[in-house]
Amino acid sequence: MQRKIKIVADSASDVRELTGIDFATAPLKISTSEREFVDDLSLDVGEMAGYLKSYKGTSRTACPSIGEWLMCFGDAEEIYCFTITATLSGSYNSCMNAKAEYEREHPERRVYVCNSLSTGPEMGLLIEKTKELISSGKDFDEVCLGIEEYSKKTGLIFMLESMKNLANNGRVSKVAASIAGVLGIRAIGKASDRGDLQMLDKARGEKKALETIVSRLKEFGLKCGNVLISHCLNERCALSLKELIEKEISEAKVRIQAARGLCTFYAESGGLLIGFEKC
Ligand code: X90
Repeated sequence: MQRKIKIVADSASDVRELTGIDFATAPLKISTSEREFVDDLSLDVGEMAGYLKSYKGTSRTACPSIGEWLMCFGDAEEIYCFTITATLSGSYNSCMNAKAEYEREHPERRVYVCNSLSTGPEMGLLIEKTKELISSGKDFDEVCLGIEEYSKKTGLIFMLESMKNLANNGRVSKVAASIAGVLGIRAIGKASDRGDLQMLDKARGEKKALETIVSRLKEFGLKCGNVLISHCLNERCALSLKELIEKEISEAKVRIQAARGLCTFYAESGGLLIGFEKC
């Protein structure tokens, strides 16, 4: 009998839909004292960013609850979950609790939870690989192993124009954030092995920033692999980066997507997140 298989990710993955396989996303939430934005498919990311720009108070985020993860599981028998880095969010923890509850109620069903140690487009690459592993006919344990192996060969680079929301919510130090606060300066960094932000460069102006990103991609081993760029309301810049990567690393396969709410909140308008394969 065919097993009922599903992929589930939190909305930090920036994945909106996945064809050919059952897929659901657990939304994170962004809120102020006046409004709450649920990061689901109906969220207008641009409207949210516009509102937050004019809002003077504090804003915060919340990860999906155990119940929200369970709702995504539905009645699937084999579930592969992906969460934003557990170093910066409770999403992984919440998902692990959902897994425990689900497997207790349905002992014959299996749930795998991947702590991506990253976010956005690196999660997207992991999810695409998972779909590929499943369609090649691998069983549950083989798919899990395949994901672990693949995740050693992926990375994430980010470019931020502002780190205000990261600093205000205690996800980076105020000192680190002050780099990106200066007009025209872009902070470039990567997801560290521990799953937090590691700053690498500061670049003045967009052209310099994009050149720096490409030289970092080379240094970290991008050759003929996939590159997935999430842009935060900045498609024009993402297109320039795509062009530059294709010029400098001609065998790389580059795609662009719009970031969803959670990544747009933290990477802020103008920001880029770049997931890539290391070989
Ligand atoms: O649980 C929650 O409320 C969510 C908290 C998320 C905090 C960090 C989000 C970072 C998003 C910023 C640049 C990329 C960082 C990569 C680090 C691994 C995007």
